[in-house]
Amino acid sequence: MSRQIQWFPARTYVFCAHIVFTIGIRMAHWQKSPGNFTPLGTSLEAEFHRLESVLTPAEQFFVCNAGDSVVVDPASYRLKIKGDAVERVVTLGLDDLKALPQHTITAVVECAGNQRTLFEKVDGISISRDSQGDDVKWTLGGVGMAEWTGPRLADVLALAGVQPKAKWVAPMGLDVLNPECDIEIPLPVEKALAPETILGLKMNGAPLPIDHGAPVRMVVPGWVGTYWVKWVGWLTVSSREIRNYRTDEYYVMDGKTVTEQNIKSSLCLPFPAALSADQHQITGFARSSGQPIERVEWKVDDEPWSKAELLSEPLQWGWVRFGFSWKGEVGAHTIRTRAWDKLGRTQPEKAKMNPGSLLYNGIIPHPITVR
Ligand SMILES: Nc1nc2c(c(=O)[nH]1)N[C@H]1C(S)=C(S)[C@@H](COP(=O)(O)O)O[C@H]1N2
Ligand SMILES: [Mo]
Repeated sequence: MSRQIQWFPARTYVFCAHIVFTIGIRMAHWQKSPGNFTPLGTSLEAEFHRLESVLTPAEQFFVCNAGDSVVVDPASYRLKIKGDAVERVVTLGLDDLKALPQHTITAVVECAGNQRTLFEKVDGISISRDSQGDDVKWTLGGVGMAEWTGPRLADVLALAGVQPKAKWVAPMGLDVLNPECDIEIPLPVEKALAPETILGLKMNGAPLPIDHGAPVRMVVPGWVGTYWVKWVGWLTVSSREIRNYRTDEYYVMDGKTVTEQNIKSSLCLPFPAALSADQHQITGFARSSGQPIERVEWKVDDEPWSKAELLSEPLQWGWVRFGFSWKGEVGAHTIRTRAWDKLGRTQPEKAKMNPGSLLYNGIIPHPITVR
């Protein structure tokens, strides 16, 4: 009788399990819902035109991932600090990091390649550096600002004892095992020990979301996103220069490894945008590196420049929201914006093309059709 209960052959179950597992893996680039974003490979571009609050909520915060987000168990998480320039190798748990003085800093993180499609869309220059097309094709949405909380990297490294001969600190992400994901990018010891550089445990007051590096990520204000290593697994403190393809090929401009961000302003409108012929409150975000924004100007077509209103507090490591009111005549227009920071730096008329199409910060002629 029992022979009547017919099970499928074992290989059927193995096959089904395989399919479920594979789909599970395939769908696991991110933990957050991609609904608010434009997926670009393993990255998620924010809908820049929908960003309204000065602090970007996690549900709208872009994700730049070389591979899939890593799920790390916070209880068994360990951070190792090693290298030829530490006094002793130490292994720390999350509680050790929480026991150190916590600092909160409001800072923008922006992918070095954000706005790179504007080289094509505005200047007509092709941006495909390599045949695989590895460069993420961001328009405006590879940027966000959050309040980051955690211990200073300097305080964490002090637990291992930093020797005077230390020159470089290289964090490694736990996605190291995924192909192409050896995100080890060395910081000069000065930036690693700077007071603004922290190990982020919280984002906007909540525990760091998985896609943003839970439980521990680098927060390197003013520097391009690649330094903001997520899921930090270990830190190598070295007296010798650490170089790899990121420092020597991928993030290079004018023969130098890219470090700091540059000054930019961009409008929260789709690119290109369509508007009705009514009065509109147009907003955008302007940011620099290590300096607050002092002034933003805007202009339509060939009209003179006018001053935009600053709608939030300008911050050293953060962006400022700006806005102006505009009613356009029916037809095609361009609106341009340009920002100045406290040091008097401003945007160039045109961004300088470079092999990695990095750091686009030209004055953007944002195309708008009024109907
Ligand atoms: N471990 C790891 N850290 C990483 C990356 C990555 O792929 N793996 N991407 C980097 C890049 S290129 C950027 S721009 C920022 C983006 O941070 P976000 O995804 O939290 O917005 O994370 C950086 N940290
Ligand atoms: Mo990035």
